[in-house]
Amino acid sequence: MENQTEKKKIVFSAIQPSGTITLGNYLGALKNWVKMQDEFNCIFALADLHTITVRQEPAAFRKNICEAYASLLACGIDPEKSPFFIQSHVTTHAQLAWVLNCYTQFGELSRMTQFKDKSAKHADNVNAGLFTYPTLMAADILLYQADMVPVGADQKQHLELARNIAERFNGIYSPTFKVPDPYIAKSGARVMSLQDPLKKMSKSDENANSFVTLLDKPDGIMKKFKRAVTDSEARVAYGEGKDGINNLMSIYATITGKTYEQIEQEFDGKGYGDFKTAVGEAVVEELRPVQERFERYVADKAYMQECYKKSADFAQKLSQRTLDKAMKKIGFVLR
Ligand code: AQP
Repeated sequence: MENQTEKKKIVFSAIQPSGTITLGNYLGALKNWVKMQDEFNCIFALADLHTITVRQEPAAFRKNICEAYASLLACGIDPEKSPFFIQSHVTTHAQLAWVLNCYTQFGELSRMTQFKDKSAKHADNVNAGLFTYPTLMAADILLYQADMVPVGADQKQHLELARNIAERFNGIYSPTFKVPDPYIAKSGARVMSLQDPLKKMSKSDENANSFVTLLDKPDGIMKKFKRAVTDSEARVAYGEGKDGINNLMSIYATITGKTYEQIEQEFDGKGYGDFKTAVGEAVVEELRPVQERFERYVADKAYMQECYKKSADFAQKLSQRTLDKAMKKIGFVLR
């Protein structure tokens, strides 16, 4: 965190501890976050407050938070360079979220596709938190005056809303929040479900065969790839209507650095069985060192505690400045 005084662009990113981190989170986000740590002043969070918009079983939730924290350390997030805190430890997030709720319109939140999707999926629990999820996300970002936020396609709409809220607030009062830009990483894949390649791979999917987690054992990983849905053409080639194969090619390309042409040549004349085995093996080897580091971190509770406590202290101090600034402009009397 010492180098965070340097004038580099501020990048904020968070991930939900809503299940075990998937290969999708890893290839689509985490690998890039690790690389970004030297170029930018990165701030990372485990977005546990967001996670309770969907009902969690307490023991599993607690375990997911600890394992997600250890997983990110294992992937290479370094709290010495980039504060990595647990969202619920930093009180300003919920506070600013309330304030921003009062500067966000009902109509704007109603248009969010994630709200529509998640309320359809959890029809028995369409809670107000699910509806106001994007204002909490806006608070997460705006509190740190982030210049950039790495976003997957699924979060673009939420970032756009955060920008609108910031601009609205700045317009009513005076410049208070930095208006954040999306950060599109140079590399990184959108990983799709292994069972329904039209849907993104998601850690809360009910079908465990649809995703590979960072902690899956080698034989489990191989089985999931062998069962992956493909097509009847039996030719390893990237193309329209070949969503399953396209997904496997994209995973293989991201890990090995090979182009689609090179992969097509490598598997010319071979069947899907050989290809699936190769993809599975590449994933196993990619995850092996991550899993070894994970075992070390998860067993060292004292080290993890030290990391998240120090990071939360740093984040609390930094974000309090923005919260106070916003509250003062509105007319609140500061303590
Ligand atoms: N399948 C994916 N491919 C590429 N990137 C992905 N991300 C998520 N899934 C994929 C990226 O991971 C980061 C953290 O995501 P998150 O956990 O905060 O929320 P999410 O996008 O909702 O992830 P999940 O796994 O789908 O969680 P649940 O199932 O709880 O909704 C983000 O940068 C995201 O783009």
